[in-house]
Amino acid sequence: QTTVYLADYRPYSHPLDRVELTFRLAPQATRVVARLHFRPDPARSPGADLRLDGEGLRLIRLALDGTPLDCQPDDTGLTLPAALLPADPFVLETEVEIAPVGNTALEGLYMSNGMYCTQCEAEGFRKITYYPDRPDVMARFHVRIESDLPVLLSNGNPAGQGPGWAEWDDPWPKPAYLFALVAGELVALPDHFLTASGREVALNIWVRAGDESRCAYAMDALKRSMRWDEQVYGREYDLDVFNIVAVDDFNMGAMENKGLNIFNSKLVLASPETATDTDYERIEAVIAHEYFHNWTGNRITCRDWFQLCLKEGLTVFRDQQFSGDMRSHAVKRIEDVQALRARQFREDQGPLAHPVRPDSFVEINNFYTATVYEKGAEVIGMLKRLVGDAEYARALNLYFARHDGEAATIEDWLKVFEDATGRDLGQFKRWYTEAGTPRLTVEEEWKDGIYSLTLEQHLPPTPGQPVKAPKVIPVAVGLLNPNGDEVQPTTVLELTETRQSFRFEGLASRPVASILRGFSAPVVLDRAVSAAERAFLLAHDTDPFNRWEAGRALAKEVLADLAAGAPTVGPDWLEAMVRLVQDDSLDPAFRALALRLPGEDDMAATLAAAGKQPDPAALHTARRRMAAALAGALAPALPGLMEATQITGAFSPDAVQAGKRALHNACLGLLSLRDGGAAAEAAFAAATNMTDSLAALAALLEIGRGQPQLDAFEARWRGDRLVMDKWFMVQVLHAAPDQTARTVELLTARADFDWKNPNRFRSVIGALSANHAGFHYQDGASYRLLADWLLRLDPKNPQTAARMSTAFETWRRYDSGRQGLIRAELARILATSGLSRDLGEMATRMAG
Ligand code: B3K
Ligand code: ZN
Repeated sequence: QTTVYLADYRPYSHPLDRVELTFRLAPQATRVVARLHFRPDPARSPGADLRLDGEGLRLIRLALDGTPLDCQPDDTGLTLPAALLPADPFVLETEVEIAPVGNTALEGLYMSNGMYCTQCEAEGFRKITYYPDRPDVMARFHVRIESDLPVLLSNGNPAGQGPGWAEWDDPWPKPAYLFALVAGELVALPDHFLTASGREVALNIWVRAGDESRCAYAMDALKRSMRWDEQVYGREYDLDVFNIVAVDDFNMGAMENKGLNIFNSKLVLASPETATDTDYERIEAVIAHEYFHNWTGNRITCRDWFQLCLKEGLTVFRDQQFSGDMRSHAVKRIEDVQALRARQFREDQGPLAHPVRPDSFVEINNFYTATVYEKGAEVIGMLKRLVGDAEYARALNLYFARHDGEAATIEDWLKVFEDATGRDLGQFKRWYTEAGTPRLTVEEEWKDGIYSLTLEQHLPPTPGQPVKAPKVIPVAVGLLNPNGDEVQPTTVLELTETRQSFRFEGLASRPVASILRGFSAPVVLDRAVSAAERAFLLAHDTDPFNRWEAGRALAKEVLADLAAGAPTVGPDWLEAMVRLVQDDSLDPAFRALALRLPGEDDMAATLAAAGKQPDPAALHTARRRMAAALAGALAPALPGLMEATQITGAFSPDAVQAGKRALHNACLGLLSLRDGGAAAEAAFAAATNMTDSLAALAALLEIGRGQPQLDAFEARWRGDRLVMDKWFMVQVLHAAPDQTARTVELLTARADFDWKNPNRFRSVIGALSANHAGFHYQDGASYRLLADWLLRLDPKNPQTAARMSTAFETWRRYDSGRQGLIRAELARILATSGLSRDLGEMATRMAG
């Protein structure tokens, strides 16, 4: 394992202007001819050898300005000695052979269901041809594809086509990771978009025949994204065409290749019968995300992979803004924070913790993490909160003006904000360079009409970073008087010291503080608040996030108490929930979120962070008891609520209908705990959309019923891969703790468990670790099963194997028995010969 360090960055030795590529496609033996137009720069690296990356390529031919060269490649590339290189511009031509059909890693050029497609980020282009495969080498690409397949696509604008060939020309210089090629029997949903300055753009979503009818929502989301980026960020699209292709075998969600986005089909295809409201919401967000990358990622890219958050954090932040504008800001914020806590806080708490901008890696694909993406977005949100909306907009305009066409760094990004606002961001930069979730403790004092708030920040040690200096933390605070009126509207306190006090004067009575409104910083608020005060905030806070948060905190206290042996659920939380759920002034989507009980993994993390050892079995039982108590308290209200949230008209995936369905189905889940499943069976039979079908099925499985419904579901959907993924997943997620491993064994033994398909693998093996009590069942069977599958997948698809291995990152939370079992699995993985760099790095870090 070799480690790459940020500190070792050096610019590339030989500037590259232009690239001409010819592909002669054949499943076993594709020929790739590359003509690289180099322009030597004597100032850059005089006398340097020319090094090209290349992996798994069979070199057929190599020529410099037409003269054949005799250089032997090594395992990772090809070196041309400086002595061979002209001082004037020259063309290096290579021809290589590759076998897309054998490419199960799904990186580089591979085949999925008979179609050719590519995935190059981060370092996949080197599996296609010899090339300086690094993001700071930006060149213009011209691509010729030769194949009998009817649809041949690459980046940029079409530059001619004929029988058996097509050419594409991309006028915008780009790094190789944004290269893409697709060839197949595809059909398009066509549309068009007129940009603000009057450029007509042809839009196409390419899918397999039969799937065209499921593309309308993605297309609509694309057009709204294009308009939004013009209106909110002043960014127009810059090519004549924008193509999206849906692919069934894909390691992640989607990829922002210039002018040719490639998507996991589950993030494109949607119809009311096959997609849930959550699917629709994700499709909208990911379509937007990849589109927004055109400016934040493609026009301005990253200098090196350590700067990944430069494009990902910013683009996530932008897609979150977009979704908030399209739907509800309050609901979106709550969902985003829940996801951040579930994935990023968890990462920060364990052995895989790393800074938003890491300074070393073994395998860069292991750093497409919640920290780089979601915490990277939070950091930008803080920056915006600190400088204000108008200054943020000015800074972004400066960023685009100054760095368009460049490969930039976090230093460049911060400098733009410093220049635009006059602020010193030296301390703020620590958010990028230091890992870990700060904890904030709060002391309050009320004396002589003055209310003071003392905040103290604690920065936990993380791997390689034992001590940390204080961070700048924007803490949004509002104050309410005892009647529930807001006496101090939201104000952002800037905590810059370890400990700091803030005073509020002129108050008639002791206020109730609402702290960290809107989750103004990615920190843990460590504050002992009475149940009465939480209930007060849940009833009166004007900040929707903190209102939800008050309910969540109450619920977590109830759950922790039950798990620790409390005999019953106290009245505070139940009464608050009964009031809230019937408050028709509140958005149904918000109420549905508030009704959702804290997850067991979330609770385990909270306990561990407070120095307590979570017992997965006790947590599971406690959560079930809590749900039963809630169902009991709400019983009189449920029929009326379900009636009120029943949708009568035609299905629409919009936020209003989705919110009603969410509340309706939350009620159905609770009702099922009391009626033996009668209502859920009826709901399943009557369902006309996937949201309702799946919710009814989950409600039944949760009470140990639902086999006839599972069979009916399978009979109806066995021919639909994406829908069947849901069928696999729901069974694992809702399996009883002592049945989870067994359920996975049965499912993985089926002929349709196509484990080389990442979606199918995730829907079973990913779901295994998402079932907290089942995964951590005391006999360790689930741990063993996961390790077995990781070891099986690793030789075929190291990227997905490595990603799934993060299920083991939490082992330190648990008792010594479970710790021992997990460590034994990690040791078994590490002892396996031929382990990939991907899984090897992950297992090493987790075991360490
Ligand atoms: N940039 C891609 C992710 C590539 C992951 C490579 N292992 C998708 C995205 O973030 O938009
Ligand atoms: Zn992205």
